Order: sequence, then C-alpha cells, then structure tokens
Amino acid sequence: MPLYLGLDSSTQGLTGIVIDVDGSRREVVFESSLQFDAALPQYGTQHGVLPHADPSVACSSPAMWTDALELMLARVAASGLDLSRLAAISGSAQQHGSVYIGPGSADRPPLPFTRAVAPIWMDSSTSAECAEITEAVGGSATLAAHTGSRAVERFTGPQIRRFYKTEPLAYTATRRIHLVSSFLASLLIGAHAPVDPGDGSGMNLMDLATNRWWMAAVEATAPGLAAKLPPIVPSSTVIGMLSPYWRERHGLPGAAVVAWSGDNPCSLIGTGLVREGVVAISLGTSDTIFGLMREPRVSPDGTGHVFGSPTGEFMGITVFRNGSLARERMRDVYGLTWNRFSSALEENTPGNDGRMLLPWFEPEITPLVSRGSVRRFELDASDGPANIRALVEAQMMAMALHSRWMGVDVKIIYATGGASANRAILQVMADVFGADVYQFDVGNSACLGAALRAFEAHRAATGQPVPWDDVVRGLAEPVTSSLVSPHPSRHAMYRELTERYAEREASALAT
Ligand code: ADP
Ligand code: XUL
Repeated sequence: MPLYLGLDSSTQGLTGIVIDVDGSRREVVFESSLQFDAALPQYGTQHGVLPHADPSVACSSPAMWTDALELMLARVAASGLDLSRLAAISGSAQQHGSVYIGPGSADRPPLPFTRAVAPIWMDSSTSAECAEITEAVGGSATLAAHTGSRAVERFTGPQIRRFYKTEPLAYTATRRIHLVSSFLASLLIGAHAPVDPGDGSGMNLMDLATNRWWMAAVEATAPGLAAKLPPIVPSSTVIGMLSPYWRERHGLPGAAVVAWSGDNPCSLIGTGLVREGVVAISLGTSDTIFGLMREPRVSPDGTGHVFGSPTGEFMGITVFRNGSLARERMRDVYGLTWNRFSSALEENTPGNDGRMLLPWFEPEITPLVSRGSVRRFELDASDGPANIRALVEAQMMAMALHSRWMGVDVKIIYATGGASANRAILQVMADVFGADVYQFDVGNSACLGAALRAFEAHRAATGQPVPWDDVVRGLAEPVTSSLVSPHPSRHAMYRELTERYAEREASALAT
C-alpha cells in the first residue's frame, strides 16, 4: 500500500513522518526529528536562530536547512521501509521566511544564494517598510482587504523591501525569492518550485480573492519584484518528481512532490480542522490559535490574519511570539524540569490572587510590542510558582482576547505542538476559554498535515480523489480520553480577569 512522506522544517528543527494508507486505515510507520542547534552546530544557531546584537533582527541559515534536509532524507532512506511504495512527499515550513537565489543551476543543492541568511518570522525590524508599503497601496484597510493582513513586520513583502533598501546590488542580482516552504520544495524537485496560497498569504503580496500576486502591493514593495516571485499554485498540486539527485545520493524513488505549505495551514489539516467551528491552539515555538473559515473575515483591529487553507478555503489565525521560549525561560530561571513546572503551575489558586504579568520577554507580535519587557502586577519576581502561574494565565487570556475577531464561540479546542503534552497548561487553557480541550496522538500536527496533504493531492492527481473529511479521519483526530474539561466557576472568574488583563495590556501599550 502507498506510503506518504511529510516533512516539517520548523524554527528549531526538522521532522519527517511517513504514513501508510491502506483503504480506510492510516498508520504512522516512521517518525524522526532533529534539532538544528544540536545536529548542525557548525551554523551556531540558538533555538534555530542566528545570534544578533539587535533584538529586532532574527535570521536563520538556508544552508543549514539544506543540510538538515539531507540528514532527514538519509534517515528515511535508512529506515528499512519499502520505499518503492513511496508515492508522494509534501512539506510544511515555518512561515514568512525568505530565501534569495541568484542565477545558476537549481537542479541540485546547494542553490546559489545572493543572501547568506534568511530573515524569519521572529524578525520585527521592518516597521518603516510596513509604513511605506501601507501608504503606497492606500492604507491598512485596503492592504488587509486584499492580502488578509495589514502590513506585518515579519511578513515577506516588508522583509523583501528592507533587503532591497539595505542591499540593492544583492537584491538586483536575485533571480528568485522563495519562502522556506518553496525553497525546500525546490531542492526536492531540482527546479524552482511554486508557492501555495496557504504560505503565499503570509507575504502581504497575494490577493486572497484570486490567489494571484496583487500587483499594487508587489509594486509598492520593490522594483522588479514580479519577475522574482514564484508562481502560485493550488495547495493540492503535484509540482514535480523527486529529482535524480536524491535517487543517486540516497537511492530514493522518483516519488511525486506536492506543493509545500506553511506550518499553520499544514497544522489545520494535521488537526483535522476541515470544517468551521472548532479551533486549534498550537503551543510550539510560537503559540497560535486558528480555525478554518469558509469566507475571509479580516480582523478589524489588525491583530489576526486570514491565510489560504489547503482545502481551497481560508483560515483565521492569531500568532504570539512569546510562546514556548517564554515558558522555557521561566522554567530555567527557577531551575525546574517540565514536571516541576507543572507542579508549580498547580500550586497557586486559579486567578493567582490577582497577581499578573504581561508576558513580553521578547518583542511581541500580538499585540505589537517592539521591545521585550515583562511587566508584573502585585507579583514578586522571586516567587517562582506565582510567576509561572501568571505567565501561563497571561498567555491564555491574551489568546482568548485576541481571537475574538474570528467570531467563533470556542467550545472545543484541539491542542497541538510541543507544549500540548503538558496537561497542567491545558487545564488553564480549558478554564480560561471555558472549552473542552483535547490532545492528539501525533504531537507534530504540521508534519502529519504535510503527509496527509501528500496523500490527498496524489490521490486527486491519479484520478481517485478523497474528500477532506476522509483524508483526516483516523490520524488527524483528537484522542477522546485526553479530554481536559473546564471548571465552570473558574471560567466565570477568568472572564472577569481577562477584562482586567485587557485594561493592563492597553495601558502598557499606551505608554
Ligand atoms: P516548533 O514550533 O518549532 O515545531 P514544537 O511544537 O516542537 O516547536 O515545540 C517545541 C517546544 O515544546 C519546546 O521549545 C519546549 O519548550 C516545548 N515543550 C516540550 N515539552 C514540554 C512540556 N512537557 N511542557 C511544556 N513545554 C514543552
Ligand atoms: C505565523 C507565524 C509562526 C511561524 C512559525 O504567522 O509567524 O507561527 O509560522 O511557526
């Protein structure tokens, strides 16, 4: 029976998952992850990011991602699986990051870079460029109505504009600008790959209504940009075959390669969210809350985004930068393990007796905070358990507050990402939202979603289409017995506390 490989190039590492599909049965038969810092120390990344003196700058290394792909495909080749059954491969990647390629061969790694580094989603250095693009297209509302988002610092368009302004010669020498997703897909097919609407909508350049580049934004971003952008194809497109390079190097078969997408659109599939009404919260390097949308409803206050969904519809999403790395920092400050972190979290009563913090260790995306600084209210920094409780409560209240624009009455939450293993955190989530929270067997929903997308597209391309409900059945379903239920009285308390949190957030932003 056919095998499908999904790859996920996230901020901190690369994962591969192979699923075996036999009629209605789907099974994960291979799963492997590597962390960039540990597996490829020669690049000197910390949590997958190159150190930089300016906290608003965040770049990573496309050469490191290339090496990671080699390592992962070598593991797949050595897995003992019958790879003659490998039918298709797709991928997921951290969104918004950009890779700059010059003239020359695209048929085998390494590709000729015109910029050694790739700015990634944690970068917030492009406020001036956001303002320039906004003005040139006629304002934030116009830009959001077309592209799904106001101008956003980490989005690819403002990042491209900054590169054009700071390194005009290298910009001119660039022939193709890829997203992380289309870059890695290019390495697999040995030719420049297209982007899909799921990841293309994270650029401030794509018209959501037509899935084409919106020329007003393209022209406002940088001269000559239209010729440097990849084409946009539907997410379910077979974009080529695994190139001879991979066959020669690792003995892999000539499997079909399906367009890659962003990690959040892939997670939508990997958590089975192919219908409106349920939301997922991913507690990964970034914390995100998202759900499928049949019609694009843009966030009026500019905090959320509308992206394309791999199903051909839309998804609403709000993104927080101070996610797992903030929790890790708190854990490390008090010298705890994750188990002790959970016990500390449970030590104080819900609501923390009014002790609160605003969790901005690093610059924040939602709400926009340009310089990291944690603000404490009636909270002593030396009190570990109270600070841990304040952090997790703040993260969940911020998520509840800044997802209201999606217009979903949240009654069920599917939790995914590395920290979704932590049930003490999920209890706070359930209580703040007043929602039932479920976990998944496969923690990396983005990678699973990529494998399922490979399956769906390959079946469609071979004339045996499978409806999305059936694609996700079995694997991308929550574990019923994992339910974390909300306590009604706690939820009532958190509703009030969330209003207090909103006031404190607003007054902090005003100063
Ligand atoms: P990415 O978004 O890069 O794919 P993951 O979804 O793999 O990240 O999540 C990785 C993060 O999960 C780590 O940075 C770590 O902080 C967090 N994590 C792992 N286990 C736990 C746990 N038991 N409790 C809380 N956080 C955890
Ligand atoms: C989404 C975002 C992050 C990255 C990294 O807008 O910035 O979630 O995709 O995971």
